[in-house]
Amino acid sequence: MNYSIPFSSIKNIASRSGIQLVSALCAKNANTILATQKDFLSEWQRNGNAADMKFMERSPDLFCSLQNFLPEVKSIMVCTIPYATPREEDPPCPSGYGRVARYARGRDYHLVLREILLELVTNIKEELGYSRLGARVFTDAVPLLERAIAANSGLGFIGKSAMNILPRVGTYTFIGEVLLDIEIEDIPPLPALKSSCGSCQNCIRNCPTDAFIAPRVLDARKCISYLTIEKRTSHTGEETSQIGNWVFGCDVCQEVCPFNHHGKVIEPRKEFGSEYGVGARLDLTSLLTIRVDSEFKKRFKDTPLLRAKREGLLRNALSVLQNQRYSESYIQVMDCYQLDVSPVVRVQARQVLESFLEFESGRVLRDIKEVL
Ligand code: B12
Ligand code: SF4
Ligand code: SF4
Repeated sequence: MNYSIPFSSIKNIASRSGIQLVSALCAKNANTILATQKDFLSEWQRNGNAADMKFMERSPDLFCSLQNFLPEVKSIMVCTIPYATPREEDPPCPSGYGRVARYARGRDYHLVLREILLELVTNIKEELGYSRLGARVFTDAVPLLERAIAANSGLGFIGKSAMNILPRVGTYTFIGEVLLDIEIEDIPPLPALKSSCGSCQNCIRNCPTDAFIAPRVLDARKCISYLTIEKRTSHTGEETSQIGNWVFGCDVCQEVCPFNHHGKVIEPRKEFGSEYGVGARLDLTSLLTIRVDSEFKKRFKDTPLLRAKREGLLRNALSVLQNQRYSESYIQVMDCYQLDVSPVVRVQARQVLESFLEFESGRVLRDIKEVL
């Protein structure tokens, strides 16, 4: 028997799972869209814009075919899931604390989206009475150009910030996909008129590191998100000063986006709230005392911050403390320099201690000089 499902049923099922923004494509159309991105992706990689993210250096062919993930794939559902309201204000960040990007403040979105998308698959199976439905769910974790798929399936457009923007909702959304081995029928035609940035250039002008090479083209090497999450070595002096108060991720190009100021408020799922994770800011001095990986894993269990690893997060905390000239933490910084097993942390800590020498005096100055 040949199974298929109408798009209207998909929409209803998604809405019952709390997903209001869903689109679909047949696999052939999705692959055609992805194929149009191949040259751009190759050039982006060739120019070194993937920094040292090895997972982004894989062959563009891998990023551009749904069959790589589910050989019998017939269709793809795309979901955008809000994680913050467009007008979510940030609490002030006093010295000694670092800012966390909005996407990372609650429970790890990989886990939350996986649960939501798997529930969706279960509901589709029930609706069809077809338990052998072949399906795979993804978010972020596979080489698939998710923004290209979302924007070309009718869910928003790609802004100059490279973010997928839903004109009435804003940018603070995750993208997730469900691949199915059955057809989705009656997929509505794409809306003719797409919104765009117009003459706005806020993101490009306000990016603290000038990471945009051109509209929609990001040099990951310069992006604070990369520098605080994916980079595995110490920060150079320039990188340190550029990350400012960001201890994990960066939201500047989204905070200045007008679509996040006039967007419709869709309440995000509660799991993305601060009560389910680390919240909007971290106490940096206490981070510096985490000496072993097991303690780090326990403290940041089920949050996106695990991605930076212990030494990455301590490095970030040290860089932010240096920017804040926060020498009240000098004892913990000295411990990092003298005791930490990671050369990345030790190098960063030395840099901070040297910077404190420039303005400290008396006992603090003597103590630091003694260990350097
Ligand atoms: C690697 C990665 C990063 C890297 C590199 C980012 C980048 N711009 O490439 C780093 C670590 C820097 C990063 C940062 C962030 N990321 Co990220 N990241 C990814 C990941 C895993 C791959 C992105 C990718 O393929 N990059 C390669 C480039 C070439 O592709 P792209 O930028 O996505 O695609 C656009 C360009 O290619 C451009 N383009 C295509 N053809 C052409 C042709 C021309 C002529 C031009 C000009 C442009 C152009 O349009 C494409 C879309 O069609 C995706 C998940 C995924 N699998 O897609 C998440 C993802 C893009 N990230 C996401 C998020 C939330 C972020 C941050 C906001 C996190 C934060 N707050 O710190 C920042 C935002 C930075 C920014 N402004 O882009 C979300 C974005 C959701 C959304 N609404 O757009 C994604 C989709 C994860 C998810 N599933 O939700 N990220
Ligand atoms: S996330 Fe921050 S550093 Fe990266 S492009 Fe946006 S504003 Fe620039
Ligand atoms: S800040 Fe302006 S230019 Fe950048 S994505 Fe938003 S609307 Fe477009």
